[in-house]
Amino acid sequence: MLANRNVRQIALGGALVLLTFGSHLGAAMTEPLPIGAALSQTSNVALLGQEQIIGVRLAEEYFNSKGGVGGTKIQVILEDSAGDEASAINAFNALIRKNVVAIVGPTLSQQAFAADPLADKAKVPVLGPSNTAKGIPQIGPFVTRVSAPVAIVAPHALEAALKRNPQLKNVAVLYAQNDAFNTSESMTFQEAVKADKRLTLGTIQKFQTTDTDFTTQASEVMKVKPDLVIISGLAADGGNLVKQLRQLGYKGLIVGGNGLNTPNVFPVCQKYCDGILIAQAYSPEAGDAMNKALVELYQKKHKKMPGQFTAQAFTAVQVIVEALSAIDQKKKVTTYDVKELRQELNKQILGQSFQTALGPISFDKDGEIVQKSFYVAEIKMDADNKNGKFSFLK
Ligand code: 1QQ
Repeated sequence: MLANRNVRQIALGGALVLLTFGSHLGAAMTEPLPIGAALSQTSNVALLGQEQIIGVRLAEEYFNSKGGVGGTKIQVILEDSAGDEASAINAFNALIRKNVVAIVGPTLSQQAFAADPLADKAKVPVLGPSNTAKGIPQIGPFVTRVSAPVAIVAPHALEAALKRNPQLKNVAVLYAQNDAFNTSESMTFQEAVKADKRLTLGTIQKFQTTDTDFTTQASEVMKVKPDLVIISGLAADGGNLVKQLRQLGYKGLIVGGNGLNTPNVFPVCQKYCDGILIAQAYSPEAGDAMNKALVELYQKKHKKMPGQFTAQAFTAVQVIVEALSAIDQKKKVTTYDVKELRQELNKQILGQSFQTALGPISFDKDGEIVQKSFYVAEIKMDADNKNGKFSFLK
């Protein structure tokens, strides 16, 4: 419904044309409250996006069962952000047109750097559910994230590798140079290796997320005889790289980055996934009440433990719902104009604390997540070499 003061009707060539003036006002809020999700449903990035879609859907179900926002239901509106920048931009534009209050997405940092500025300009709050590259919250005042940055998360995996093998010295680093997150994560790893006097950086090898043949890079790695290989890639390329490296005879430790942080990597590297160490911003074993609720809900449907990408996407929706609920207590959200509500929501998100599946979280003035607990898990493959699990290190 359009507010009268916002619309002029003028006759033009006999046709009645609606023109909207005063762009500071949009449409009145509709019910259920639309929350946008721009996540990768197709492309190679769907290996990561699928788990996020499960997360936002579970959150929709869970928070609606608790009464939504002061009795008003929420609805997650999903647009496929696929694997590239153009698809993420299209998904964001479609969601903004659908008058969503906020957007959870996109899946990759690479896409966020392209799409988030649009939402920021339109003053639509964006919650990055998995964007971990340096610089994401700094895109603009309407951009926040629930995914802790690589600079904080990734070094935990290096520490775990050193604990596993205190003799380790020689490190090889590989990364997908066409992807913003992988580049950012690799820089963090490279700096951490250089800063540690016990370690030497034997070689740095680059590849593309679209690569399938890693013979050249794997051969270069073998030449330097590393005790540790650190890989920053996405699930498909990263998984294949692990496989080809093991097939060439590499027997040492492997640290995988966030792009390998999904059970969907198991069918890619199969038995060769076994032993990969990956830092985690979530543990299904953490005792928080909201985590218990998520684990129970997830297990009922999927008969296994939820992973980090599911938990972060669930948390992004929770943050929106709880911030809207706080606003609703002062003035019903359904009485707001969508543009006004988006601005209120952004302010509220930045000022509030949340008890989540990731533990207690809040945001700094840039919109960066403030989170306390991080973990490291090791991939343990089953005897069938098809299934496996993330086993959390103590
Ligand atoms: C980023 C990431 C990816 C691994 C998310 C799926 O961390 O792009 O920032």
